[in-house]
Amino acid sequence: HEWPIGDETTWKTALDANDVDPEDAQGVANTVVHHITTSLARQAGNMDTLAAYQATALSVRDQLIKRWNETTTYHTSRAPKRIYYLSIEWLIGRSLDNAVLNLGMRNTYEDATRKLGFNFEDLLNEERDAALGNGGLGRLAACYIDSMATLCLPGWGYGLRYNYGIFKQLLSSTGEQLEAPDPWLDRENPWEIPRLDVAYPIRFYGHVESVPNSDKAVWQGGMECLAVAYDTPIPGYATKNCANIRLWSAKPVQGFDLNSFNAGNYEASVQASSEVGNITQVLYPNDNMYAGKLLRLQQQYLWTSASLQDILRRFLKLDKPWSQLSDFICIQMNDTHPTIAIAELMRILVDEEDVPYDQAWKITTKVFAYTNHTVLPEALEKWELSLFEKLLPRHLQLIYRINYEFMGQVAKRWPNDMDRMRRMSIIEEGTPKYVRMAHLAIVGSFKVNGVAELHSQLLQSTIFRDFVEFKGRDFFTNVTNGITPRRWVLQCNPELAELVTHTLGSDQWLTNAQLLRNLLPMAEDVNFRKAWDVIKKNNKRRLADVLEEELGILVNVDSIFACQIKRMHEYKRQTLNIFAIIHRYMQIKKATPEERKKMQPWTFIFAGKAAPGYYIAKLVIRLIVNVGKVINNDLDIGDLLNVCFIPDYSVSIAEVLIPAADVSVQISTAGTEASGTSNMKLAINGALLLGTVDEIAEDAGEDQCFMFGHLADQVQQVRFNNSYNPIPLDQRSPELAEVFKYIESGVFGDAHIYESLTKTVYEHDYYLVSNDFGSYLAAQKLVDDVWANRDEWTKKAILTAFAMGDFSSDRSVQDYADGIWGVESERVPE
Ligand code: T68
Repeated sequence: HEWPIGDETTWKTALDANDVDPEDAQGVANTVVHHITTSLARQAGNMDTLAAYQATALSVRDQLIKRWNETTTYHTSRAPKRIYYLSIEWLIGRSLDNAVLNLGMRNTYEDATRKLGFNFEDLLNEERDAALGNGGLGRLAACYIDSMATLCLPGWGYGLRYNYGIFKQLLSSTGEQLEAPDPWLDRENPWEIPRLDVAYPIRFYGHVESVPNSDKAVWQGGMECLAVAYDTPIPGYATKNCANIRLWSAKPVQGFDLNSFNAGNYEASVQASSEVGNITQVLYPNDNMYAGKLLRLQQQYLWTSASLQDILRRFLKLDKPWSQLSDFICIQMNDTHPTIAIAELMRILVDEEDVPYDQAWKITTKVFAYTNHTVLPEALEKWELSLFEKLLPRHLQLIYRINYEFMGQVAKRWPNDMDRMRRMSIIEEGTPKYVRMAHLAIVGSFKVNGVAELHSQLLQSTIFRDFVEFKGRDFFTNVTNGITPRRWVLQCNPELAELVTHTLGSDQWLTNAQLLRNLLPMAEDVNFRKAWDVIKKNNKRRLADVLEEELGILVNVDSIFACQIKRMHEYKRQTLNIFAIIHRYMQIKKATPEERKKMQPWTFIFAGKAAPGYYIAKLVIRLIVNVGKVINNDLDIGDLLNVCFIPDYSVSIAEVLIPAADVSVQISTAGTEASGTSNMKLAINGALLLGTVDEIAEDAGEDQCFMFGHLADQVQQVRFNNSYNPIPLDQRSPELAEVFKYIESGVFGDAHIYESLTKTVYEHDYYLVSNDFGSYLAAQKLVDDVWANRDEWTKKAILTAFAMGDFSSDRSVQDYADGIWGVESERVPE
């Protein structure tokens, strides 16, 4: 310890006093009560569940901050290479349960709060989700930071502190999605530490003046604002190490414009400041869809520029030359959203640090690595050049220079191949012109990866093919996604976690998920299977209670719970699922009582949001809800079939759904879903995979899964035929044609409502819904058959779950650390 001023004994005693860890329930209770009477300024007698949650969270926060400080001090003293993970989305969910579990203090906190008169579960439910993300990409970042902390890697995440996270999804009485804001910061957020002193200036617009006889330029004028830091400590599991997510919030440079203020023009004096505040106001609600809005580019630049300034400030303290930058830092770009960082680092080095252009480019291209998350053309970012030039004029100049040098290299290798140059250029020619961010990301990075085997192969054979020829095969790599077993087993399925720990005789599997494989033989153990079934049934009951309370739907807990939980998107084919449900309903209606006895009962569960502007995706929600209304209210079919759409899907809802699932519905058109991650969460909790191509099937073994449909390499041809060589729907799929007729008869509401949904299938069927319909039904039939033999089912579930070790985010992050980042574990000594 250091005591800068004053009396040494006083300092020492005070520092030691702060070091006291609450070791037992009483100690924890002391800290909670302390926060009630001080931080919350409340009387102990005047405490409700919310106050108890807040005080408990503040008590946990103290623990996190202590570890955060120790980690920072240790890493500063060690000065290792650091990894910075730049993600525009962080879908963290709730933090309290996760934090006490990772700290190893779950039981102590539960005891302490019980002794204070509260049920810990009730406190957990007071917390609002931090929903600063859309879907898989944002949740992946959250799992990765958990793993980075647990693996003790010296690394931080950087993102944006949106005042409003992903919108709240409501359903109208006719089943339409309505959007409401998510004011998650209306309540005090105990998990963040404002760092109002850590603030960087950010410029927009303005003009550029070149400096004669140099690479440099001066960018000035325009609008300036500040990016202010807010830190969220992320505790690792079974380690003192604590990682950090630093989120930026936009703030005006001065409170208001003093000139206008003095002139008595009060409105004008505050206008500029409210404009700046807009920048970090709200998360863009698009998933796998690009929308080129100026405000979004402002978000991207504010975030990357502030992050870079922060990263470089830390590097400069080391007093090393710029040429060693890549020995000390690596920056992983989560998709192309932070790609402007490449031009920004060039700008800082060339314009502000006097590094010559060529040298700056050498330095820059050793620092960045880029992860691609999609091959869908409509999701690839390309900024309209004029908009880019207006907002970031200096960056566009630098991008022109980068592209000029790059095109020169291409021309040298492939002389006169104009078509190749046009394809590869960072600038897309045409009217209007665009800046292709993926091309800039590739040109400015030292490594590019996809997020699953098949996805990484497809990247190389399709959208980035030219770049493979240019950069060589080793430049591209694969890092298969993963999920944290702490949140997605230990926290959400405590009974299963207990069974695993008990059977293995240790909880080491939580940090070494490969150990789960040792439990594969337990599939043959009748007692283990019984224990397994009890847990699954408990989880299904817990979900059934929620469905009854929240939706008023009574479901059969002995039915097959089949979950499709993900963003609503045409490529994910929620349509295929709901059309098959209608087909099943029609079959049940036709069946005799004898035939019905032989049928297996199903409960189909959907959850997911549609982008507010995505008309077709919203229409699918409407169909699902209305089909559900008809089926759930049809007394004639008994409990053979239920359909639930759970509104406002979130991380906390996923934590209830996933442990209860029997079947994991992963039915996107082959080759369109980059990886998927709910598939991994569902599988590790024992849901059987019903799906098109999936890496999970390889690990679990095809025997355990129900696979169907056309394969990725067949899709193009079928798609071509659908469009240019169409055969009528009733020949492509007589069953689907029948389903459409049923919808058109008006059973689920006015038929014309769903016209645009059926029309695309009749006419183009880009996503092969009709082509895969028959084999999807056949796969469901196989599910029926296995479910009829419950013992076999449980065996398959066990074999699936315990083969999932490879899908731990610890494995993914270790792959990144070894294969891309070149960073090593730096564990804070006990
Ligand atoms: C998802 N992508 C992939 N994007 O769809 C999924 N897009 O297959 C993959 O498992 C996951 O990433 C993690 O790799 C997304 O979630 C977005 O959310 C998104 C957000 C903004 C702009 C574009």
